[in-house]
Amino acid sequence: MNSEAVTAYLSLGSNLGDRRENLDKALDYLSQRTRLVMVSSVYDTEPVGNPEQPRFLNLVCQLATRLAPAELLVLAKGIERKLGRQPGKVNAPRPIDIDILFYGNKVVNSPELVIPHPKLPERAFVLVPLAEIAPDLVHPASGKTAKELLGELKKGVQGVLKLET
Ligand code: PH2
Ligand code: MG
Ligand code: MG
Repeated sequence: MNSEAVTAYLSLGSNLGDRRENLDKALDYLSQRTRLVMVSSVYDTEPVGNPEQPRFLNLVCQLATRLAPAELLVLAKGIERKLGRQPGKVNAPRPIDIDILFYGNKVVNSPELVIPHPKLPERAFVLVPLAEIAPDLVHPASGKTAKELLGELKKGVQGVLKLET
């Protein structure tokens, strides 16, 4: 536990079951243990990595938390489990995946947890919702803002469709 609240950003994705309900439930669980400050629109996105799986719904949220990074990870993994995710299956369809993108300006490099999320600069399904709620957020390693990283995406933002609210 920190004495001061830290601003963190998480990426949520679902491509199994009732995707919208899974996102809503995950946000509800997060709000029981942290202060949920902002939530992006929901995006319907093409699967990246393993194309033989259903499309995702993705969003990004900003929260304020006194939990340490490792504690936030335990919370995220616990919510994934509560929503029925089977651990250990890489890139398999999942009811919910919760990834820590940023934790203040902190850089973490442990075997269990890397922050900022290492794949963030290449993922439109993360950068589009992130740039929606925090366009000027600066990546602590590259010094680039979310908006700049989004503009530099080689593959563009095809396959990331904003849903009506
Ligand atoms: N998550 C992955 C791999 N591929 N593709 C999309 N569109 N959305 C995701 O959340 C996602 C993915 C690994 O966690
Ligand atoms: Mg992930
Ligand atoms: Mg994950």
